Amino acid sequence: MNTRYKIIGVVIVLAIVGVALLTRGGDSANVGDTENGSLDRVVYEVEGGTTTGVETFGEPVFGDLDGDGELSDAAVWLTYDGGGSGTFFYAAFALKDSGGYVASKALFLGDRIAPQNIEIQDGLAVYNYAVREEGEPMTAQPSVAKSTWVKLDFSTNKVVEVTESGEPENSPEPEPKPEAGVVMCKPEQRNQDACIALYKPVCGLVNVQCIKEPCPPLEQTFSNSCEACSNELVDSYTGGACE
Ligand SMILES: [Ca+2]
Repeated sequence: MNTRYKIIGVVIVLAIVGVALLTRGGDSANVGDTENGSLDRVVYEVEGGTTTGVETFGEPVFGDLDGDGELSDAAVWLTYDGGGSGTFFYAAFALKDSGGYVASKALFLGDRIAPQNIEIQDGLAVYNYAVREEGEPMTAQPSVAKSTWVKLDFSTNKVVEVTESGEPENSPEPEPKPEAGVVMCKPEQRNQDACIALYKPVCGLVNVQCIKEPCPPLEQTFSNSCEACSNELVDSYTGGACE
């Protein structure tokens, strides 16, 4: 009956091996591994929707970048090698939601920069890296420290540059606005017998008699553009009362 025992022995061994394999399969599907796996599987794109040649660089840094209070979002460096001599670096986020990680659109940082690290604070990510001095050739070693503050623009799902305080980097300056609205007085506005009593204030630029340069015109609020231009010292005005 030796043969019988051998068969039983083989069956038992196979059963143990089978259970072991099944258990290992179960382990590899646990939560932690799945999260890491899906972060690795995130597909990032750069301008124009390009995904080919786009790779992550270095280790992701985790924090809350989508404002849901969970510190599981990742900020990453991306490189894009388009086949030319350049290696373009980008900032991108992998945002964690219930379905796993979703890539944001990337922000271009520079060509052949030297990445240092990423810090996340208050929903902003700071990318620290080194660039070349202005005018230096691309062959020079990047030596000038640079930091770019970025955050997620929720409406476009894109990483956008902001100032240290989180304001959009390219927001229009408040000063040029009135300049853009400067209206020159027209000749026919010069000899008005009377202006209608409309109150639509403007800020007139009143020329002053110049004793010593510079002599910027004084700002004075007029009740409407007719009143302003009736004053022969006023050449132009902007809409609204003077500030
Ligand atoms: Ca989050």
